[in-house]
Amino acid sequence: MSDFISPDTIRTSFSAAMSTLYREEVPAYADLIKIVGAVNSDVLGSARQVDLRIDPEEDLARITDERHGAIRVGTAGELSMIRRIFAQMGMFPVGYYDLGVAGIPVHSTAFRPTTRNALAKNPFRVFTSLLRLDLIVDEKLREVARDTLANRNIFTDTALALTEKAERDGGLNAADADVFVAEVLETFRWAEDAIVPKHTYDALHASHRLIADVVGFQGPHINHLTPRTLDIDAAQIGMINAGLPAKAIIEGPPKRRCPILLRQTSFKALEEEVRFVGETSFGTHTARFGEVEERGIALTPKGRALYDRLLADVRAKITPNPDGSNATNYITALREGFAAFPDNWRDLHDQGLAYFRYKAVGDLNGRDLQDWLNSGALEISPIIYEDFLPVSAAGIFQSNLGDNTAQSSLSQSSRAQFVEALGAEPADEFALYQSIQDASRMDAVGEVAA
Ligand code: OOG
Ligand code: NI
Repeated sequence: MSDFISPDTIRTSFSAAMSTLYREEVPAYADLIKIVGAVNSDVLGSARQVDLRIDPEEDLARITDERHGAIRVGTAGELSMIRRIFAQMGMFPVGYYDLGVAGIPVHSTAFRPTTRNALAKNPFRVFTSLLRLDLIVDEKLREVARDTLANRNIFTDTALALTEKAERDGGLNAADADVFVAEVLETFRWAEDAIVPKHTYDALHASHRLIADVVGFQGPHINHLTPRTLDIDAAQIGMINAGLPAKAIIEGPPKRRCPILLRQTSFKALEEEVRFVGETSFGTHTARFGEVEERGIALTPKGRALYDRLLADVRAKITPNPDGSNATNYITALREGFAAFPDNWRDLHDQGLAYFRYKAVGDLNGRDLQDWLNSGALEISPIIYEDFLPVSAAGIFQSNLGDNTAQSSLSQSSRAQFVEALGAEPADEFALYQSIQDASRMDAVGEVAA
């Protein structure tokens, strides 16, 4: 009796509903979607598309509706409930990101589809951060924050009831799935009414802007949605031409022939009117922003180590100023530093730096994999990186919190605490990419290791 709707379908509806909501709430997002649509259609059908080796069967169809969102929750209970809700949409926690090392009082995971099939259907993911209240130094303020969070309920009763029903029955039928999506959406909607008085908001804000954003409001409003572009440099120019206040520097690796990991840029948070408890007039809060990303190939642990080392070397020489004043020098240093990272697909493959999908297109009667690749009987295409970059994420956080936020490093990583709050162990991203690569190699040549 399988009248259950597939989690992939529920995720697709949810992602579309979030997009509609965000377009209504943040009109500049609608402009961004137009810019990205135009850039992507320029790339598709051009020589660059061939260069990128985008797998036409799996990766082409999803590009235009691909996006991620980000939310910030305040308590362990909120985080574990979010996990249960997203599980019904086929999104599971992958990876652990400690933003404390960048001076931001949160740690995070990404809820996303994990199988090749689910990703191909709809890759929507949500970067989810948990506030670390222990990092509020003032004891009294910490208590106020704790109480405020303990007293709020960020989920509708129906969303909770349907999640329990889905867990009990093993899925949701069509009617329930529609209601579920609509009810879950409510959790992420912006509400201008703060849940604290202005003096509390100000104190929280002085402690860290992000703490005011999480504690001060009814729920974890979606703070950005991010479309995927195939040419982020063109998108950046498009944003500036359209008058969107784009960030000075594109985060991540430099522009390359073979894109790796993730490059991102954003435009500044909007200043929004909010009403504090006990006030009749409006105050302001900056919460939401726009972001765009270009995704490249997923790197192996060896490739990632090389990436991290090269980026650290560049940043030891020059740290980009948030105001963009040394942007040109930084971009030059980045390009020079990354000259040491191979920039053609075959070298990335042969040196074990990145993950690939295999496809047999001719007679596999040479001796081994290298022969098949050399003869063109076997083709490789990049497995796209589906995750995030902590340093990149920190840059995005910083730029939207105000340019002068100190970059001081916070106390020790606390992965164990995060896992306990989440109520599950996040999946290891490398293992997921490896298994996608292994499966495709098994399909193509009937063996995993040469
Ligand atoms: C999340 C920032 C991280 C990204 O794309 O790296 C992120 C946030 O501001 O809550 O979304
Ligand atoms: Ni983002």
